[in-house]
Amino acid sequence: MSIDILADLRAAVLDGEPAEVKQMAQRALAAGLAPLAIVQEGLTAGIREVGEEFQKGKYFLPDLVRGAHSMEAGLEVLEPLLAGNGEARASLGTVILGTVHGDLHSIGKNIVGALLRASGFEVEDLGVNVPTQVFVEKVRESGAGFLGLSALLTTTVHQQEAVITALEDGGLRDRVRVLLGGAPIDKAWADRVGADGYAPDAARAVRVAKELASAS
Ligand code: B12
Repeated sequence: MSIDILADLRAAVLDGEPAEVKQMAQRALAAGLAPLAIVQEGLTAGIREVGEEFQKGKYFLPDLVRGAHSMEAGLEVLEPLLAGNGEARASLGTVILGTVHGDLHSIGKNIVGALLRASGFEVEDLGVNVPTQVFVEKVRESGAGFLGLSALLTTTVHQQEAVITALEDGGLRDRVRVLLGGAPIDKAWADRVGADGYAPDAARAVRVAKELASAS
């Protein structure tokens, strides 16, 4: 039964039906599924299928936009619930987060931000299409311990490297742990450009950030 709900949810994202997605997210919660599982196995799986259809030339830009709106409609319901039970606890540190210059993809970054917050980090989200210099200035003035850079396009991943180089040039590289993410990259890329961590999804982003926090 719960597996059917997730399959229906994926199909509704694929069909680009925000109202239906919202309703199904509520149904999945009512059936007792965990919010993060619904995000990952329902919404995220659905939007990735949208991306595959787009790549095959079966979907066009408006379909991509409708898919994104459907995903966001589901996240409206689920994201507040990722915050857990709101227990007061000591902060694990501040993460400056943003999508690199030239890149407008926000959904994955927002999920990472929500889960980091839910796990005890403070998150300062700079949004999308963030110029390199803005990241650098923010690191300089905030004293944040972590910087998370999201990139979803093969044409923008090099901006992650540009930010790391700019931090080095500004004498700021040692002040901050840099975490990289985004569908086109992997750990080998993160190692090659000198990042401190990489994660393929939000749950693992939290794990890596916590490991780095406890190592410092
Ligand atoms: C939705 C979507 C859009 C939406 C974005 C809406 C929004 N508000 O974000 C819109 C319609 C705007 C869009 C536009 C475009 N898109 Co688009 N898009 C997608 C799609 C289908 C899904 C992305 C998504 O939200 N995934 C769901 C989330 C949950 O997953 P995620 O982003 O990977 O994030 C997870 C992890 O990567 C990780 N993570 C992410 N960030 C970070 C950061 C840190 C620090 C860490 C640790 C981890 C981490 O954790 C996240 C949560 O688990 C992808 C397909 C795909 N497979 O990625 C194409 C895709 C990325 N887009 C693509 C393209 C081509 C475009 C356009 C160029 C299309 C066009 N012709 O205009 C434009 C570019 C606009 C721009 N300048 O950025 C291509 C890129 C191909 C390539 N070689 O680079 C893809 C791969 C589709 C495809 N298969 O062809 N897109």
